[in-house]
Amino acid sequence: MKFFTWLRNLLLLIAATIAHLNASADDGYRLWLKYDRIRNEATRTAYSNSFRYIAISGSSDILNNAAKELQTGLTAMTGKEIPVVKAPVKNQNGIILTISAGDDASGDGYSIQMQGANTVISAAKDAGVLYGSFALLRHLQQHLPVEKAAGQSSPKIQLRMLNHWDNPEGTIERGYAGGSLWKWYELPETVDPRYTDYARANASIGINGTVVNNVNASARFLTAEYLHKVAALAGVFRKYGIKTYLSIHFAAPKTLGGLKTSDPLDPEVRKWWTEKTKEIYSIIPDFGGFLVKANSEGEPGPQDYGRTHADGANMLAEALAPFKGVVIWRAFVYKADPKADRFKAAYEEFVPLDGKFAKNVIVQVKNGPIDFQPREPFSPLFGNMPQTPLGIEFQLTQEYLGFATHWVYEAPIFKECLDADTYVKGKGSTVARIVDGSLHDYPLTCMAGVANTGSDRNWTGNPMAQANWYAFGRFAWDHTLTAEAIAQEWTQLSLTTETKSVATISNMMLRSRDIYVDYNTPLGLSRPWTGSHYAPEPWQNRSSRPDWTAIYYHRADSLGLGFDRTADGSNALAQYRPEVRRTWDNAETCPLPYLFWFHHIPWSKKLSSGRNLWDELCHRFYTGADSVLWMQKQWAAVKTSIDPDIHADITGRLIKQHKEAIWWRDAWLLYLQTFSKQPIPAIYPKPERTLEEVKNTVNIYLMR
Ligand code: GCV
Repeated sequence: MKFFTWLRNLLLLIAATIAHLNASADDGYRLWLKYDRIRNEATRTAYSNSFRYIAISGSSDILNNAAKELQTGLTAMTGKEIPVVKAPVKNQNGIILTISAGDDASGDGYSIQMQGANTVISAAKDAGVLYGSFALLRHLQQHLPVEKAAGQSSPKIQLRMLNHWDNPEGTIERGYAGGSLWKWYELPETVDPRYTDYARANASIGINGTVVNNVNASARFLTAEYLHKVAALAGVFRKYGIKTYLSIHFAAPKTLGGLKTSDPLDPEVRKWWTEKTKEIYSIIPDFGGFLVKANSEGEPGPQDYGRTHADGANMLAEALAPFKGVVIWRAFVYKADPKADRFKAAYEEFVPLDGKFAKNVIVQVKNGPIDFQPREPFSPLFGNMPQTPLGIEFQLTQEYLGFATHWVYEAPIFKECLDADTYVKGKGSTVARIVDGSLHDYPLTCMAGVANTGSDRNWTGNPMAQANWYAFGRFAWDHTLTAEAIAQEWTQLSLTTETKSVATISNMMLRSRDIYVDYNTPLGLSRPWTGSHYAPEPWQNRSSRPDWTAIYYHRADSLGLGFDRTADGSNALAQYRPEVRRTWDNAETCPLPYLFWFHHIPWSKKLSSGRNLWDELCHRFYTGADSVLWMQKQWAAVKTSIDPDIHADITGRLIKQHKEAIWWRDAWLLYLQTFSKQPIPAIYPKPERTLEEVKNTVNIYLMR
């Protein structure tokens, strides 16, 4: 070979290697829509032969986007350009997208059928075709045989929504992935292309609604200026079947409208909301409705005027009804009463209002009675408002789950709650069947997730947290899926299709929540922190209100630990049906994960595990922290199957997670030891810090 030919080939090889390295460096932006080229030639060829074109009959933004997504995905996966055409091509295999009024799939559902050599995606609505297209892509990204994609699927929940807690100045309450995605100062003139990728990601998992602003709402969002900004977002979202909603500030008639009151029964106030709603629909014709946090944590509400939640919600419902808009009224309420049990508050305020809400109102209930703790029993409101559609609110952002540092796959939290049996109509009356409307024939159904997205390039800060967004959407579509199946699916779409690594990673995902609970809040402990919701402060005993201290929740004293919610204590257990109560109200038989939620247990009490309480606590905290080392090892073992950037990112986070797990463990155990007066068993290494030293690290963490 001549020298110059040799040199040219060498340079070409170097250039190709650099290009490959760049192409394979993964910043996480593409989420689970990566569409990496399929390496297995047989699969690639099979797909290329099956999909030579995409035909769409009819035209709409949503249908066009379905075709575009299939084109992008298939072209990237097969390496062959696939044209979008108007009609099926004779004697060629392709994908046919079609609207069919008689389609059996209901609501937003779709069916995928093999007709001869063609793959037909049909639905009654164009959004259904979009969901079917994403389902096919999901299937192919897992490299499965084409014909196995055939089937039908309809969502079990009508409103599958993200709730963003985003503020007008660009911050996010409890957001850990950078600032807000919404660039309010640029909108509506500049529309970031990222909004389209946000909409694609949501549509790909069936999410069809988004509340763009914080429930601690600024009235600014109701000004014409902001409504036009929101309209620009809605313009992008609707092309992916997503409706836009707003959180509203209940006192807006006063603060924005200049009225003397915001009393929901005042005619002027009602008129103000009617006019404002008309204005909103004139700017955003397919606006979804209002999300409301009222008389909660200092937010204004109808009770400021001696009115009820139903009075407030119904006033808004009346304004929205002509436009088929809905009111989503949150049940997250509790009062600063030192004698009360916060656990009982939502039930006490809302159950008496059952049946009093207008038809277009949904009451949105957090999964547990307190506030998105790492483990909570299901909220006793579920099942106790048969005449009021109850939606469920999960939290995707990891407010109490280690922010973006700790790896916690949340699907088991969602599933645990959805599968919980309320027994309200006998065995099998699960929370899922209440929320999907089948138990009480609710005309409206809703599942909401408090978003974990932000301006970070990879959307969620910790790349593993993308799985929580994904799992939420998949459950909102079909709550009968399992946390395990979703973990495997997400891993294949997002990280690797290598079989052993998929098994390793999904196993880590499934165990991650219990590991976190063990070193953070084992046996049903909760809220050992103040405002930070991160640094351990089980000793924290001062605040403007008792239920904002840590000691209010764990009730440690010289006798024992835990909150007595039996008939001898706050009797919160009375809010559940006897069958549920029975599993929890006996300290001898109460499952250990819920122990301190319902019982004050003596330090030396022997538990069902065979250990006494103090030893069990030590066992949990130490095992939990050690298990993070296990996670590190498992993660190291999959290194060759994972993009190097993502692998390095998570490796770093796991190192930090282990340090913080020890921080949590030591803070709790050293503090609780001042009550238990028992030694840490000799099998465990002694904490390297004293209680005072740990307190000091927390003070530094909290320093302004
Ligand atoms: C948006 C918790 C959070 C608050 C949040 C509130 C809510 O208390 O700490 O940040 O406020 O829940 O859900 O309204």
